[in-house]
Amino acid sequence: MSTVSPRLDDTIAAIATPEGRGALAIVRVSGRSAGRILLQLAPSLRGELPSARRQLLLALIHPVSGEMIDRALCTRFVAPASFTGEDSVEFGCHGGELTPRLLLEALRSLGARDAQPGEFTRRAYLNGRVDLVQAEAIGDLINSRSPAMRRAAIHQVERGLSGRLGELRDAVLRAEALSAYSIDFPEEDEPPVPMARIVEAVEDARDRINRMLRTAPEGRLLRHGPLVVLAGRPNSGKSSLFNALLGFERSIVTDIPGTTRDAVEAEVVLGGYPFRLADTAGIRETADKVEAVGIEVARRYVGGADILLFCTDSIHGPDPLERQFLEEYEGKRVIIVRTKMDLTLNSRTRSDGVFPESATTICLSVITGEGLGELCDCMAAMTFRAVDQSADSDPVITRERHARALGEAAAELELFLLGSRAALPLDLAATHLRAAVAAIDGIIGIVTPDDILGAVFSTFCVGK
Ligand SMILES: Nc1nc2c(ncn2[C@@H]2O[C@H](COP(=O)(O)OP(=O)(O)OP(=O)(O)O)[C@@H](O)[C@H]2O)c(=O)[nH]1
Ligand SMILES: [Mg+2]
Repeated sequence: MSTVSPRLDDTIAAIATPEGRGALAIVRVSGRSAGRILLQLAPSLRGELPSARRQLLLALIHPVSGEMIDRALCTRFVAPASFTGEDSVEFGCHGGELTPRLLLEALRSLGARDAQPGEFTRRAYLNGRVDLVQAEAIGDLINSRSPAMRRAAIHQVERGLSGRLGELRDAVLRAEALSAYSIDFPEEDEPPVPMARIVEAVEDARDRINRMLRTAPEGRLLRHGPLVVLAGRPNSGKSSLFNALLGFERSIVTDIPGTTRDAVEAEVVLGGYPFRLADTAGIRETADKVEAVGIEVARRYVGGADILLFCTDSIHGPDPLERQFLEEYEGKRVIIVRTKMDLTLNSRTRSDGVFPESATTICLSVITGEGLGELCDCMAAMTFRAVDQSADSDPVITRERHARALGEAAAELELFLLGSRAALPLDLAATHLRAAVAAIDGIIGIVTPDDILGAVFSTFCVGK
């Protein structure tokens, strides 16, 4: 990861679309030479720059070889009204392996240098076109692999989170201003601004931050997907369920108990939400050395699970070992899955009394598909309740960096409130309000050290 800030005064270029065969590709160039480069590439313009944001179909000629590169749709943007805030040009040319590369090579020969990953967005941020939250969210939007994550990302790109943070910042600044006003009039009998008013404003800001923070655990799961571990007795149908959830045969299924030895992991999107599934070895007493190691691995997986899908064969009914196993993992999110329902008659109504009444139980068959939808809904409801319930206008905190800074801001507000309750001099307590504003500023990127910027933009792809 590079923490060296790239220069801002040169002109950068990159292919913004993925490599490979495709109908079209976009090549973009940004910086002060963008206009000149366009003129040199497109002789038909006869030295006259086209007006901004007007698309023109232009023949592009390689400046060194004189070879025709392509006839491309060219759009010129003039600073500051562009994505980067600089003069820039976007070329929509034919796709494939060679044309975009030849165009990029021509841009290089005219003085543009290759952009670093995320450098277009970094420039947009440094030129005040987007704030840091938006810049991060653009990366999230590109990388999102589930509809729910995509929704959270586009909400942040559209300033859903930045807007809220801006309001919070203003509220704390107002409280700070009110307290400063009171500090300036210490001798008055009646303080000019009743302390209760300031306290109320700070409490309100703290509560709003805490409400946002409540979405952070789910936001984290939204980014990486909760780990869903399928565990249970051998032959209970774990691998069959794993494959059914994935939609293809990833795990080996046989009627021989002890088929799965090692844990098998796969990512999947169910009901719009991301999950990481892990199929594990069936748990039993065994003399087989390899199987015993597999069972140990299974137990470790269960220990780290966000959701445990405990599979139990509905033909045999639950046994004491299963109950003992479940007791060990009490307090975790567990769904008891009664498998192979197509082979049983009416056992849905049979009360076995072995599993805790409170446990969520789903009757399922991979043959008929019964229970699969219910299971997916149940997994989503268990992990993403807050995300699901948050209105479209509520931001979801999906980044550790944001959660940490919001936590700091809330803690500083709490310290102010403690100080005011302990009748601490107002000027001392007010330093906490300043610190809370600084923490919020760090999220939006109003004052952000270079190493944080390096970390943010290093995760981007070239051309964004
Ligand atoms: N009829 C029916 N058979 C099923 C169902 N689910 C699994 N089976 C069968 O049950 C047997 C065991 O299935 P697996 O998915 O391999 O079970 P497992 O829990 O992964 O077993 P181990 O890997 O040995 O621990 C196979 O013969 C499956 O075809 C179901 O819903 N209905
Ligand atoms: Mg298996």
